[in-house]
Amino acid sequence: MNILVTGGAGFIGSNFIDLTRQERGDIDITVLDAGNYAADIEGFATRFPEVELIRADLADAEVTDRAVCESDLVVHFAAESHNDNSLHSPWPFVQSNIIGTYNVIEACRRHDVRLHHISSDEVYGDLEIDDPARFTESTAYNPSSPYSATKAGSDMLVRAWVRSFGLRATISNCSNNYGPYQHVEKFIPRQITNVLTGARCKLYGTGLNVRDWIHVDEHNAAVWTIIDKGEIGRTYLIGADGEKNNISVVRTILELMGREPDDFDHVTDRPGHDLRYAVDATALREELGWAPRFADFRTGLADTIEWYRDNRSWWEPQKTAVEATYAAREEVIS
Ligand code: TDX
Repeated sequence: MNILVTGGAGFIGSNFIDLTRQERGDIDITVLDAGNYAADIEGFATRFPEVELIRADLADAEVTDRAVCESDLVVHFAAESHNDNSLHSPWPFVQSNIIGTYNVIEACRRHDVRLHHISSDEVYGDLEIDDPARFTESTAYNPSSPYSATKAGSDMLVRAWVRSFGLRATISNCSNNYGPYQHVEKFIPRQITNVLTGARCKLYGTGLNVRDWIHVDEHNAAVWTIIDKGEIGRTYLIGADGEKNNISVVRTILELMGREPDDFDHVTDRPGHDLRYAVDATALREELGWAPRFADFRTGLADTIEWYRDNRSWWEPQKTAVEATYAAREEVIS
């Protein structure tokens, strides 16, 4: 089997390749990746010497078509993914997430290639902090940020291509991922690397916003479950019952790293900051038999801290620029 992984040099995509190589030795993998700031192109050949990397933007319809044409399955991870960036510069999100996905589904349609489209729980908007409800596959789309609006748009394109053209596709909407190789702009690696560089942790606003955390390996194992057993045309939610507010995540990081529990600052809140995400993954668990098998949150977090401690050369080159960008946008409020 030949699979094409779009965005395979990024955080979730590269961990997907790791898991696939460990558990499915008979699969040939090709990666199509634009190699933008969040991709690790330099480290790719060392990490995956036998994987072919095509460095091209999905906006390039011809290259995308050629790569898709030679595949039995496309797993589409490629996306601009950081909400804060989308609030300052939305265009790359429209280009990657909407136009890029359009080129992928058109190529899959032309060559009748099976597609799995990776998406986010953010397409559903947010929930009140004290609302017992969680997102399900039938929750109405209500995205808040330019990022989540473009992911919602990409999901709608895939759904329409399934219905109108018989595209053989499944979609998954996953909750917040953490684990090794996540870019330091994101919440958990930012806080860990702040501690490692002697800076204080930074919480947007009150810090009471809730995210539903899942280890990246759990996410990727669920993606394989959907590819193997999912029903064409269906959307599956992926989540591991990991709801935590941001303050409690920071306090756990500080505790695991031997720091004082209040070693953080409240900084300027994110405009339109979604209050709470929570995923009900009952369909995935009961219909497809998936269950988390790698790590509970505390263990997964401790392993992730260890990884960032041991891999300073991977993240240090990004850190200064990321913190300079944040410093220009945020002020300490308490
Ligand atoms: O320094 C920070 N301080 C802080 O309090 C940062 C970077 C974030 N936050 C807050 C904002 C969110 O409430 O932490 C929470 C998580 O923030 P992000 O890591 O930026 O993730 P989020 O906005 O929740 O979106 C993530 O999960 C869904 C991914 O970035 C998306 O790509 C995915 O679809």
